[in-house]
Amino acid sequence: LTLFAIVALTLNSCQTPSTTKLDEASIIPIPSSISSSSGVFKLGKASSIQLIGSGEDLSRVGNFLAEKLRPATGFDIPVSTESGDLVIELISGEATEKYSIDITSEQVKISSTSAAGLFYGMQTLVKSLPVAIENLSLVEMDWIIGNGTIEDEPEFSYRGAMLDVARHFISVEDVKHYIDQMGTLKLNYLHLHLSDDQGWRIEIKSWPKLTEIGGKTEVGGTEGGFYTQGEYTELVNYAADRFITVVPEIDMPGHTNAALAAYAELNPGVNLPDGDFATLTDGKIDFNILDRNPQPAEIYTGIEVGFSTFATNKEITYTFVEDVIREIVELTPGPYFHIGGDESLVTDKDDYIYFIERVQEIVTKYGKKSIGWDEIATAKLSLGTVAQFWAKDENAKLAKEQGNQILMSPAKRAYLDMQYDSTSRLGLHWAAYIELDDAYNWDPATYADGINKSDILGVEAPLWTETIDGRADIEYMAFPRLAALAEVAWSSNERRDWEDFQRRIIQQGKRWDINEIGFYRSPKVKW
Ligand code: TNX
Repeated sequence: LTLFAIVALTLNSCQTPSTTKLDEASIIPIPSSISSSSGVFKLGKASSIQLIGSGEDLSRVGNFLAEKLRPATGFDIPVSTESGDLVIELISGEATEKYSIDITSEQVKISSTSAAGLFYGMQTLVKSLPVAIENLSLVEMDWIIGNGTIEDEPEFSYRGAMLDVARHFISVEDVKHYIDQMGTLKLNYLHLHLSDDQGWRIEIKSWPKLTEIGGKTEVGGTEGGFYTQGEYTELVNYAADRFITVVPEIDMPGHTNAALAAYAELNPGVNLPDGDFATLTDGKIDFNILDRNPQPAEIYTGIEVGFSTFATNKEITYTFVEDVIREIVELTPGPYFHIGGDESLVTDKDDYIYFIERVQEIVTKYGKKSIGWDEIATAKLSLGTVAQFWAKDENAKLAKEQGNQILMSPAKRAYLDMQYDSTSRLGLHWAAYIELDDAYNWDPATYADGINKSDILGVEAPLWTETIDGRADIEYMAFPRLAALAEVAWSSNERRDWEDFQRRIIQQGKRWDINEIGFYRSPKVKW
């Protein structure tokens, strides 16, 4: 062996990190600013975490960091308020998500005015360490971070991901696993699409057949499932521990076949008193509403959309909607309730508008703000209602004109159920094929005609699950694109750079490999 080979082998076996310069670390989403200085901080056997400030949230952040660092380093990493070379400081002032990290050879200090900011700083710190930190068993190496300073704050306050747990039910465990990943990407809203034609996935105590009948199956006819109210609460709390707010969605008045299969009375058709006829203005009988005793819909396990509707002209529908909203709101600490409103293709337009306006009032009555898919902007929006843009610029404009904000989920960029290319083994392609660079290279502030940055609440990446079943499928579709979209939501357009993202996502891929996350190895990147 030449001396060169020996040196190379030795270096390799101690797994010296490829870079120790802070500004060459692989942080996703890219922070607002990173500046490197000379020297390094080294994590050691005696390293410990010092918390400055108080509160349960602060200790949780400290413990998350300690638990993340312990397995691979083998160090004890105690957490206290006494002393430490890893300092997490809650500073006074108006709480924002902004944080800074200062790294010197003596110590690392994360500061923020909020525990959420400290949590984000903690995630950044983990990504500044060698990727081997992800290992759950001991790795012998130097745990080094380059000295320097990071200042960081998000571009948008709402950075979301949606899971469609209706088309295919997703277990509590798999949702938690997704929440973990969201936390590492600084996403802060988890939208759960809890009902659709194929399934009703949350226990409603006052309407038990919703889950008994509506929760039984899923796309393809396999066994479905639902969250008990206790399990939903468990998800809400698990997410909250990671500074993620759950947004529950009950999609209506369309996409309601599962509820319509459970309760006949929600179906269109009127119960007229005997001898009464519903007549049109010209005196003819309206055969469409002659169905006095509507039958329950059939259970549906296909993937068509747009064929179902609640009876928007019956009071029982609003009694039902109010019961559902009340029960879910009681379990939901976050500010939003998502009312769906998309693709109600068999609801008469005026009925649709009446329904959306009335349901928004119910949401307001229970102290929440409504979010709905962009079609809801064809109705009068309540103060604070958010329109989720997925397809139509006109609808986004209608929302803006009414003084309401837009959540950006353009199907051509942000839909995680779209195939990467024509060979993808999962997914649909009605909106587009979305490769990693397509998910990355767009600017929410200029994407929709007439919509500016100040009109935008944030960005959300929805994962519809008609073709997706189980954790492996979820990971294949979500990663790496969710990381790209998290950067679109967090980092300014000026800071984002596709070339640099490619470099960083390769390192992120190594982390995912260690975590056994089966991500899609996009050919756009040299993994
Ligand atoms: C359209 S996007 C839908 C969903 C489907 C999705 C499939 C939207 C608001 N509605 O019902 O699952 O396409 O990509």
